[in-house]
Amino acid sequence: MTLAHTSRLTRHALPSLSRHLLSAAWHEPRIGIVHIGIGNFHRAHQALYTEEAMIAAGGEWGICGVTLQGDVTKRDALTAQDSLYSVVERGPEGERVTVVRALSEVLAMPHDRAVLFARLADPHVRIVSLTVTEKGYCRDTRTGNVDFAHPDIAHDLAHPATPKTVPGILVAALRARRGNPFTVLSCDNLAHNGAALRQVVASFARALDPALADWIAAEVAFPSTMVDRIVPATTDADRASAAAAHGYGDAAPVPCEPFRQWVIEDRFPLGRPAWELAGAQLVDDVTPFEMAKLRMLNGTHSTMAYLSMLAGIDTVDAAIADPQLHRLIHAMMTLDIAPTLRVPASFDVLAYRDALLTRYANPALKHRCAQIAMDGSQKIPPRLVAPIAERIEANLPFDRLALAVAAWMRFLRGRRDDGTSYEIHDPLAERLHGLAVSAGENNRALMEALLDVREVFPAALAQSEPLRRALLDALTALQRGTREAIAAYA
Ligand code: CS2
Repeated sequence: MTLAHTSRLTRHALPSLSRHLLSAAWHEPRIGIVHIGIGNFHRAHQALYTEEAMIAAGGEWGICGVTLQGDVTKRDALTAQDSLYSVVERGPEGERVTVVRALSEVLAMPHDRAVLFARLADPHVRIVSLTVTEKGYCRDTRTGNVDFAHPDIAHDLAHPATPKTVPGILVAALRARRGNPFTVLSCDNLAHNGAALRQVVASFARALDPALADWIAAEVAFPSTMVDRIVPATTDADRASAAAAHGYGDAAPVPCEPFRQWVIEDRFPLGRPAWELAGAQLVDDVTPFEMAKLRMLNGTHSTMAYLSMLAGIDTVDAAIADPQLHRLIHAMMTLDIAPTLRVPASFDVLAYRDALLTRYANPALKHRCAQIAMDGSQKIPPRLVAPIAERIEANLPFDRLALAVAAWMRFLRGRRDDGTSYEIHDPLAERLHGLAVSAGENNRALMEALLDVREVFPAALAQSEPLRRALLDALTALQRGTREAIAAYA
């Protein structure tokens, strides 16, 4: 079934969609949340929790979704279907299609700037949440402040009334909300995401108005969160599944796995949806959960992604079906990562590991390694570099983690073992690819050039003899063949 032959999903269709709604009872909520970064992840995660919270406990928490990429195609596609969309949960037992109503409108910056700022100024908007990926924070990882060398940040400091970036938008909006600020909720995979975002925003504000910066740092709540759900990119198969299930054309459905988890620090001065009634865990400190997730899940995801890109394996389920790669990932979680976690005694790390291995094996999801491999310069510091630094500090082995980082280095050459090429997507792509290509087959040159990238490796760590030795060994093993290297390290 194609979009051309079916009528489009709209709110008029809701009465005939009861089998695909979480509940028949529904009131159209006022907008209470502005969400920046209206990609697939938000729509399969926070938006669903918010809808379930409103079903269970009411509340006016409609979501205004914003894309910063000027993506009018996405805005127009969702607007044409009254901001409704289908979530296609794919598990080993089959699929389930749910139509989500919590999204009230979609805006595309910079076109809809005036509407966006009207929403952000509305006292009824009590939460501004974000899924903008690591690079959206424009953060200087060396200092934790905003990256003043970033051209868009320079633009926003020179033109604070017409910002393009997340820090620029938040500071302009918070200035208008002095006395009654919204809560800012980061939902990205950054360590201490709330505190990290607060520092980025406050350092940006300080360059414009120190008093505003002091007020932001002291008075605005930036709770941290750990978010988890595997959400691949949409394909035509998802459009076909949605249309086959409910009979309406949906140009923007979201595929995802059945599992989901959300752990949130409970600091919302102006209130929040009753997310706990949708299964979210409200806690005082998310650090242990966030660290476990970033290292066990995201760390092994990146490891599988880079090794698979080199070996020519396309999806995560195919990667984990490979017995040697399975052994490697199992050992990495058990021996290298789990001991670095500081989790409460009640947290069963080995059960967490086993659940992850089962999630990776989901044959219905087709999560592409190329998607996970994107933006490595932003992703590997908290996922792989931080645990390596801790293992070195504690004089413990970290060979498998080093293999993962070496695979990223070799991946940057843009060629699989069989010689076929692929594109590198990363904010530093040009520079990193240039460094990797210039090094040719000289492993030491490749390692030296990339260890000098300060956005990824702190200076002190880059000097570490054990790290250099482990990386060189791993690069040498990879040069002989990725599959052989995996077997040798498994
Ligand atoms: C993945 C994450 O693309 C990636 O880098 O590791 O998107 C991962 O699927 C999610 O964090 C799972 O919650």
